[in-house]
Amino acid sequence: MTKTALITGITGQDGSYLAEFLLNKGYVVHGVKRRASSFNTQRIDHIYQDPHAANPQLHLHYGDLTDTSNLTRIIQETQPDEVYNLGAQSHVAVSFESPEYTADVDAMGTLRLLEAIRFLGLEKTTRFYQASTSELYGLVQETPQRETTPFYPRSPYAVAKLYSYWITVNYREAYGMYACNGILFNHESPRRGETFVTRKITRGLANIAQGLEDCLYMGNIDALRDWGHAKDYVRMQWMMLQQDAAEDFVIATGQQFSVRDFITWSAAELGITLEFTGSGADEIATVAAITGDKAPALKVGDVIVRIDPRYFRPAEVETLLGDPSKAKERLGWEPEITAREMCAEMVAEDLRVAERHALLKAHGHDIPVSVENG
Ligand code: NDP
Ligand code: GDR
Repeated sequence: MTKTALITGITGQDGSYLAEFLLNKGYVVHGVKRRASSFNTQRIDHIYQDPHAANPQLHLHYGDLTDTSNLTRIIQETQPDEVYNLGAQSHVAVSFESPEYTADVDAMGTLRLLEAIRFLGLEKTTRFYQASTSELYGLVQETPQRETTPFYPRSPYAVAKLYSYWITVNYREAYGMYACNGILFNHESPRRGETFVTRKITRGLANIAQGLEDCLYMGNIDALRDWGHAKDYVRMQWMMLQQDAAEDFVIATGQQFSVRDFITWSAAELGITLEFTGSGADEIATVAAITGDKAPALKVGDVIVRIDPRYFRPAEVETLLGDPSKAKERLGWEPEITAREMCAEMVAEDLRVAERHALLKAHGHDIPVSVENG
């Protein structure tokens, strides 16, 4: 029997990979997309299906996690077997600037979905996945972090996600719903939003190598993260909804690297050897050697990374390292792509775009510079 899934956040990194994954499994996929004043479906344009065509498998609905009646109507119309709640204001630094909005979307949005499922009498038939996060561990109480590690959130984002974690557990216990949390550690890809640290680095350094930007301005490059690939992680999101009973799982690689490591790897993919000098807000990275032809705009001695304290956070999560043993033992899940391989894939993709832009620029065309940073 064909299954139906509803994905909030389908236009985001994970939503796009999950939609692809579920379509390949034969699902009918419904996605909630926000109304925007410009197109915001770039990540799913390649799987778009004309709604006028016979029997489309992918359907998009305008909606917003802040709008109860709209969410209820979409669930009523689509009668999903599985709901994946991936929609969120997902940027930790932004959550300090917009804490109330972040709480409305990331905490109340989850409650709105769960209540809609219950209100419509679907609590025994619709399975629910909540996109929980390693940010719940914040000021870590145990290393590595596992399902039983106490939480200590350190941002409005993480506090909002803490509510969602517990309301998901509560609906499971109170109403017997199949509702579960995936506690996902950082995961990235070429589709990662441009203001998250990995993508900011791969895109920034590719642009610098091609002469489109001069310098990358970073925050706390001592931060340590457990980075996986989004493709591996959406597979696990689906697996979590296919079990006999709902349970929560940590999804991580079990390996940890610093932001500085990620900068070093990205530079190496471009044939650049970096030398870091100074410390704290005065640290810089200088080009020490160049090999190959991927960085024609650079010469030895150029300073291409500096620290800008505006990217420091009011409260930082310094270190995260996950223990994915439960996912491995119970579900047989293991990540297939290493952080280093993922970095290479991201740099290659951003370099491809930067080379195209550099060529256009060389022929006198204006290249738009993004004003968004983060
Ligand atoms: P993205 O930021 O790439 O995507 C977020 C999605 O949510 C986008 O589709 C966005 O729409 C949508 N969205 C934002 N606000 C609203 C709203 N008010 N109503 C409806 N939809 C909204 O995040 P990721 O794909 O990286 O992450 C997916 C989920 O997993 C998020 O909940 C995130 O917090 C969580 N998570 C992510 C991790 C990661 O490392 N990537 C790790 C752990 C948890 P639009 O495209 O219009 O902006
Ligand atoms: P994070 O991801 O906050 O872990 O949340 P992000 O990539 O934004 O930051 C990771 C670490 O890098 C440090 N950092 C910088 N971060 C950004 N964005 N920009 C910078 O210039 C910069 N310099 C250093 C940060 O301080 C931080 O320590 C992500 C999101 O996807 C969440 O939605 C998700 O829940 C968690 O991962 C798990």
